[in-house]
Amino acid sequence: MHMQIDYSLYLVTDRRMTGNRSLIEIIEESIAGGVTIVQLREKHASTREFFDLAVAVREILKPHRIPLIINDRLDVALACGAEGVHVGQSDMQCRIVRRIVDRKMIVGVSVSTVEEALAAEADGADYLGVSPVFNTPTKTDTPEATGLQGLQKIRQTVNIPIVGIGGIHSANAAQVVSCGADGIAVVSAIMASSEPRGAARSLRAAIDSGRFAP
Ligand code: TZP
Ligand code: MG
Repeated sequence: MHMQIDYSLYLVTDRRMTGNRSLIEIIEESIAGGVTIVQLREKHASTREFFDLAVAVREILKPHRIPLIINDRLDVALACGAEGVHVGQSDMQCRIVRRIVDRKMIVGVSVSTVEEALAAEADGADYLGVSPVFNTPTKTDTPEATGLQGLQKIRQTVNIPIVGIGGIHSANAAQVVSCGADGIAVVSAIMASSEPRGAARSLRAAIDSGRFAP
């Protein structure tokens, strides 16, 4: 069995937002601010570039015992020794990934409906990314946003951890958590911030307040 995972503040990377800063520097700062899990998401990198970056990111996460999840590419995840892989509805099916990795890796699946959530749970997913909760300019080729109601429905249907993603920032993070999400996943709220450490801190504070909400 793998380690107990803290999904509270899940950073999903996007190098289009790093500007003149390095991805590594942003990840380090965000960890100092309280990120608990990191997904490396590379849509345009070559396989070798993706692998090299994954190895570098894994090196900086390791001493903090923060799990590295690789988006979509099971081969890259296996090659770099990542803790997990995250697949969408048009990527390799969860049950196939599970068959390959057995219980040696965390497998996450993006879902936007109750039906997809049930299927992913039955296929052996470790956690679900409820996606997108809100519309976001970061990713526009998405299904309709679930809203907080959709997220709540999924929460009431499955037993595995769920993380909300899409349009989440410090002003709405508490609501997402108070609807039963185990954590929030963000791209721009941290990646596009001029101060990733402070951004992560505010998100953590919002998550905490959502958990203690009546
Ligand atoms: N999957 C669903 S929405 C999304 C991804 C990768 C992007 C979320 O980006 P942001 O900037 O946190 O809204
Ligand atoms: Mg994908």
